[in-house]
Amino acid sequence: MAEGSSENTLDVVIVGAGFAGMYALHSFRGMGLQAKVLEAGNDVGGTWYWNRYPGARCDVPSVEYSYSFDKDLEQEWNWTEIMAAQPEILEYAGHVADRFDLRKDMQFQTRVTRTIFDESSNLWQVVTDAGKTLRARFCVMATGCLSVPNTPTIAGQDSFAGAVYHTGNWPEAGVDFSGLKVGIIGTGSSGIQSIPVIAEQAAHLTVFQRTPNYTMPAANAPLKPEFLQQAKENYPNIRAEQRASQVGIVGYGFGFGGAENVEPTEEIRNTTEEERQRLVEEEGFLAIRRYADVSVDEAANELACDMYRTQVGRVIQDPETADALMPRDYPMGCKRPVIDTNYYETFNRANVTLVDLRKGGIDRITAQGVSTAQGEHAFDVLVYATGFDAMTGALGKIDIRGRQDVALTDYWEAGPRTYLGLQVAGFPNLFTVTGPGSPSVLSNMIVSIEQHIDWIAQCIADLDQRGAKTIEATSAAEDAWIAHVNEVAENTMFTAQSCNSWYLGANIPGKPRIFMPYVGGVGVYREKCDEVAKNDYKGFLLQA
Ligand code: NA7
Repeated sequence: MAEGSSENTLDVVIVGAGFAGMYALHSFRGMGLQAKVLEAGNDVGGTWYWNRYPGARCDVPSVEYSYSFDKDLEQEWNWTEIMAAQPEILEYAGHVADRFDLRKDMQFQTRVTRTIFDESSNLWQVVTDAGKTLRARFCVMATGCLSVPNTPTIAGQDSFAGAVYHTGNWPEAGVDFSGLKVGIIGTGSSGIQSIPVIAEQAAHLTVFQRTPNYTMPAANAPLKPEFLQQAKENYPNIRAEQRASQVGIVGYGFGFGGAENVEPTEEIRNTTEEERQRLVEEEGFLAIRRYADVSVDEAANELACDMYRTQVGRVIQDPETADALMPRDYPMGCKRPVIDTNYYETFNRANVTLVDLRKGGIDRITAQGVSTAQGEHAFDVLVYATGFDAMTGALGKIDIRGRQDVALTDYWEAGPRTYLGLQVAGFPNLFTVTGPGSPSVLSNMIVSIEQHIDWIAQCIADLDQRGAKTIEATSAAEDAWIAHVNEVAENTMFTAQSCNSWYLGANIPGKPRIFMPYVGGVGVYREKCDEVAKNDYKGFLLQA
């Protein structure tokens, strides 16, 4: 037990048992700290615990979407596919929990409802839905960036007579769609991944699409044993490169990925119409990945969108369906790039119907299905693939009170404010893992999680060594960081006026339109964080 903790007081309460909470517990315990994880679900895994929908898959190569903190763990785990599917990632999380005996300090089926900073004792009081209060010197919010499912408010939605599911909160037992008529709302990543799989099983699938998306074929495949072996031998270099990279994946940038990476080196502006046409015919969607200017220049981007639409038209047999599936009016890459397996081909199936809500939106949900301006659609099961209240949703659901009883939701009324995405002024000793203002969702989450936890662990060790009781971001440092986060996001596709992404909070009615992640790159960001720590925690106030 570390100095300052008593029998009833923990050193750290960690909220969430996803990849962040698991590594946090392991790290803090290794430092001799008393730490405990509180988790709403029944087990570890976070995102991969909740998102069990058919077709759920990671968009980061599996050998890189893995912990680096233990060399033996790296060597003993064998990924089977280039990009792992949800069951394998959840199995990996379970393996890590077993291997490091994490569950003994985790409390499941426990939702944190309030956390209050007690200024007299400098302790956080963490209140659970069972009405229990834990006290801790530090509170680490490992609550995830995509952990609060968004179910839109639609008239009559409670009247639907059949079963209703949300991709982000999928039943543990799975869902058997055999012989059933299914309706699905949403064509983001979750919709695009699940639609082909559900279509194969269901009697009929009706897809309600408000905005067509840009998606690249994943070209996923089993991982060749020799490739895996090579990766294992090369792990020290892979990890070093990840940490210095833009998005935490070797060789990838903010481009349009796929299982096999292609470094964008050419300029689409230097091509002719004929050349672009030929490339689309030869390579399909993947042709676009070679162009570097697509992600930085709106005119170049529009040329790529044209290529994209041409390819949609080539794949989809029915011209009206093809037209409905063509994204227009917003740049490619302003939303999180989606990768898919057989998405467009699915719309050529006889048992799949696309409803283009741009031609008339959903009026209401009825007992039988969905009523739109274009007609009635009846089915047995309704699936919401309508996304998440991203990045701030989970923190907003907990009543977090800092100094002088200030509520985090009030402090963030005009949008999230953090210093380095790690701390919020007025909320001492509270850390937000992969919080807004850090690379988080614009990166390989495991790389960013490890970086944050290592930084927090070192910070706690430094505080203890100096006898400091609290650390908190200053308002001035927070202001300067927010200005920097905004500055680097300016003039990128991410902040284009026509873009309505969840990065901007634009998917949640009433949420302030603020670009939340840090786009400066994982490597640059790491240097900045290390620099701050080295410079005596510049921008933070430490108090004895
Ligand atoms: P997303 O990417 O937010 O997609 C949600 C989808 O749901 C999107 O197509 C939305 O259309 C649609 N949606 C939301 N509300 C409605 C209503 N009211 N009517 C019709 N359609 C609606 O969430 P995902 O879960 O797919 O992916 C999130 C991330 O998880 C992903 O980026 C990966 O990082 C993993 P819209 O585009 O808003 O018109």
